[in-house]
Amino acid sequence: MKIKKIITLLTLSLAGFTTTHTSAKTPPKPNIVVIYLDDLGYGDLSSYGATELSTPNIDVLANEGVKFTNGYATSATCTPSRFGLLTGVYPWRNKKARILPGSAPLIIDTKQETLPKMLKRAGYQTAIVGKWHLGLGAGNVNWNAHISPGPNEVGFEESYILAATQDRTPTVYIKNGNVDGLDPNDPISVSYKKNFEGEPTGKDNPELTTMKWHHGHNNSIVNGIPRIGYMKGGEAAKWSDVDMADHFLKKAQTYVKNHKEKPFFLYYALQQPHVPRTPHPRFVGKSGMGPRGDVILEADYMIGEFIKTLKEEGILENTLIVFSSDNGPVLQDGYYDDAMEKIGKHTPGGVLRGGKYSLFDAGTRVPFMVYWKGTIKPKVSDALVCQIDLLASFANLVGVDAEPTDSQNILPALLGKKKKGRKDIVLEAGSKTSYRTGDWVMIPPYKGAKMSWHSFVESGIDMEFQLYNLKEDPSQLNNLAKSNPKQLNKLLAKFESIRGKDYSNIKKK
Ligand code: NG6
Ligand code: CA
Repeated sequence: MKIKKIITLLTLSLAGFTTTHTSAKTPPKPNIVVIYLDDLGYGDLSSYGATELSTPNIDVLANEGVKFTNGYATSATCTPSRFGLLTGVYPWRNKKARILPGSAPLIIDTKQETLPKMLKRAGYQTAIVGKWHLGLGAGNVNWNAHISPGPNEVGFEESYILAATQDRTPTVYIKNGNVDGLDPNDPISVSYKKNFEGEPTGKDNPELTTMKWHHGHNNSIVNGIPRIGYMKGGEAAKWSDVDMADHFLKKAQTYVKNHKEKPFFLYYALQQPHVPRTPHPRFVGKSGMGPRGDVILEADYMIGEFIKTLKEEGILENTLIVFSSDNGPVLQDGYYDDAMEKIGKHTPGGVLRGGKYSLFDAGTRVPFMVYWKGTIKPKVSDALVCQIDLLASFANLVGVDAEPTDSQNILPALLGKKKKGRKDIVLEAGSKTSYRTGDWVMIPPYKGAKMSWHSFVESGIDMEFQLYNLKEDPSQLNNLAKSNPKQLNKLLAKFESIRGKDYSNIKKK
């Protein structure tokens, strides 16, 4: 009797075990690739309405995936947006999350939660190829020794990066913390304070430059291009600007080929169309729009080649791709390169007002799509989605917990299964913030120039409150703050409940 009971119990529990085992859903572990462009605007792709430029390869991601019409970077500049993307934390919470010089220390705390760390916990292999711009080291970097902490200390098992921007020194690639191709007999020195004796600069030696600087970009000259920041030595390690896109593509392709047996996360951060715009000769003149158009076509080509590799390796259908940009578009950003002169009918921000650096929508609203061949059905979504949400959403996808941040799990929206994304979002340009909820956006009063002195982009700054309905007025031409004080106050209260009251740069009397 007793034995029989035990056997029954055992059978039952075994059956129970089997049932729970088979019914518990094993989360999918697709490869995850984030393709991130630098300064690409909402209107810069043919899939987002551009008529003067054709971007067929990126368009595949938009037209055969979920194309978001309300997709946002957290900020209108690079460093803060990249900080938000990787940490899930609003960049205005970190005072150091501002455009960084090439010599700046790492601004992500090595103990902090990050997208690659979370995916590593889920068993992913992780890597970054491309632009970093989140600082390196802990101050006073010795570029001739191992540089740490950096991407490898915040979750990336492998990294192949350019430290800051293409227009900033040091103009070398860094592979897992070491300058790639450095000759120890020709050490590198970098300074953002003063020039190294005897070294030519854009300011004093214009005869040595092939690109004319517009503002500030007149320090060390590398490959004929005057940069921001000074640098000496490291001749053999210096990158070739015209080959940069091909170079990063190769690294991304090699990574995929060598890591396809297990799930991987690849952050592929292209440098285009940030300045200096240096298309490879085979793309020069292709757009008829000067170098800015040419490098957008170049980036499109690279992305096409990258997707081809995924296909050839037989992993395209097992790879989820997110495509976006770190901030809105800018034409004049440091060099005379015909971007303004040859723009013609092209509108880099589409119907949106402003651009890079701007509190107006073109500053932060960017192309944003999620593509997963065979799993995601093509769709245009107007859900409000933001790059900070990748952390919580992908944690949900792969079945691990992410530490709490500002990131929200909006996976159903990202996969095109639900119309609703986040309810609201605090957006940022420089040190100033605005608030969007539903179709409404509110920009509080700030003191400052209405136009960027260097880039001729409207800043969105005003001493008066601004309130716009983006659905009816996507170009932000009708300020409804005065005519709709009720709505204004509603948004202001919600904004302050997240942002706090200490956001204004206007001194209280
Ligand atoms: C700005 C530079 C601009 C660009 C930008 C970084 C000046 C006046 N302007 O400070 O040329 O390099 O930094 O762009 O120096 S970002 O996309 O990386 O944020
Ligand atoms: Ca940028």
